[in-house]
Amino acid sequence: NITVTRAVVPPAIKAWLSTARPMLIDGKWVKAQSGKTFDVFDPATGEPIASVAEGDKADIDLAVKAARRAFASGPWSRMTPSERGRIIHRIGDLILENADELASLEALDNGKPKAVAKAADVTLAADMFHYMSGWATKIEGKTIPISALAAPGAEFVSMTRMEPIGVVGQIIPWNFPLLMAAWKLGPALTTGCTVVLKVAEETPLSALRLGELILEAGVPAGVVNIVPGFGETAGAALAEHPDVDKVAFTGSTEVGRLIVQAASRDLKKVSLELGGKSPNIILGDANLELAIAGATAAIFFNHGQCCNAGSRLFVQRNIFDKVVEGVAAQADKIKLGHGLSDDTEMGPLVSKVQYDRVTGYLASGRREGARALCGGEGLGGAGYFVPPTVLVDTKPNMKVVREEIFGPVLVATPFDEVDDALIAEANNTIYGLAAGVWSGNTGRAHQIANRLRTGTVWINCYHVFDAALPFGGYKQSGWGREMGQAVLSNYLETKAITTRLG
Ligand code: TXE
Repeated sequence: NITVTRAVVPPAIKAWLSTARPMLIDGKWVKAQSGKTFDVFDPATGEPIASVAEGDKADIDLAVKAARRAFASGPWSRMTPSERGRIIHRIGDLILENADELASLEALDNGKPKAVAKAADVTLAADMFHYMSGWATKIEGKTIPISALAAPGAEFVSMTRMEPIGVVGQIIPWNFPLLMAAWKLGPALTTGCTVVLKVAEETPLSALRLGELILEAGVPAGVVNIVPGFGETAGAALAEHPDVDKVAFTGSTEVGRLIVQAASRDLKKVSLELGGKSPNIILGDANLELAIAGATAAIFFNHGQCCNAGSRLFVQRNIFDKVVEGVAAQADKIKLGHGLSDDTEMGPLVSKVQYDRVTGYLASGRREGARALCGGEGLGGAGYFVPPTVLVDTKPNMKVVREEIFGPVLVATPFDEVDDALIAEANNTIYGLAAGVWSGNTGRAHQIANRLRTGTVWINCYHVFDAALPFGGYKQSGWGREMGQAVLSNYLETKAITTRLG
């Protein structure tokens, strides 16, 4: 068991949190129209740490109006690409300048270890803006030779122009609050869109601080509006708002469906980054030391609260016991604690709701006959701690094998041969986000990778993310891609312009 004491909150953050945090609309920090606020909790202790303006339909409406005005007439759409790029680059610089504070906020609000937040969330968020800033000057159309068969003898020149899609509604979850904001805002800004961002009710703090940095970087009023609030009120109002041109959503597959329904009335464009149940396959010829450490990180990084977590482990039978015992031994050593304590390697789950959901899955696994090699039960107490858990003796139809748990729970299954049955089992899920393959024979690993129906495959590595690499899902894991050049198309319209010559 563990004892979690209240964290020592850095004084600057304490001061920042001492008054209710307002929302960002049209370049100003304002209260909710209703005057309402909601509490935000430290998941390690269950105690309230901040109070935040609670946005709903009325605030979303104001934010969309501001974003529309900024898109239609504000300086953003008239700015040169290089000016826009420089401002976006400056956001990345400011994130790095404030890295320590942002990492502390993330640890306090989400529960993840501060060192991890600094090395991963904050670093990658800054890099996303830096990477995206370069695209501002490189969004090019084409000249296209046309035959114009119905106008014989006439001569034309045709070109395409890539234009921003307009006002974008973005809805993000709580697992990487700052990084998800960066993944969404970076490409929207570089393409010249304006944004209303609805942050998760569990973790609004780092994105609100990011809003301050965005203004400091010189983003004009109304270009980025940040509205904290609940899904059924603020989120739903944004998804169905008639003056939003496009909705970009990251979250559960269930809510993804609601977003599509809400957006369908006005046929808004939609991109979705949803759940996963990613297979991680270890072949008998893999470097075991690497594969064991990799499989451990694949599931337990961010407490398993990753859409791409390697949550279904498939291990060749001759090395199965060695691998699962190795993963369980490493899992047992992971030090749980408050995200702001220096020696913490894994924090609590984000909320009571997620704690109940994940421990519910553990109970279901026990009932259905799965055996825990380590962990297996929530720790109870005031914080939302669930120890890393490795489940064996699982069957393909168990709930823990079929459904996304979104917690530190690995299900492990042996296989005999690399054959069609293994590939079919790895692909036997409604999801298709990511996969891992571990083998000393890279040619063979590539052959497996080609047959996996997932948007990402990692070979002899896992969780390698880069702002330059597209990320997203096949099947019910989503529509469209985040990051890389690929994400730009989520935020662009193509206009074909044809001119008659002579
Ligand atoms: O997600 P929700 P929750 C999965 C994971 C987790 C489960 C539930 O399996 O256990 O989802 O988590 C907003 N209209 N993922 O309940 O509800 C909400 O306010 C518009 C995977 O937290 O999808 C928040 O901002 N918006 C995932 C965002 O949607 C609505 C990350 C995500 O919340 C809404 C998180 C509505 N009707 C959870 N209802 C991933 N892919 O990384 C909620 N929201």
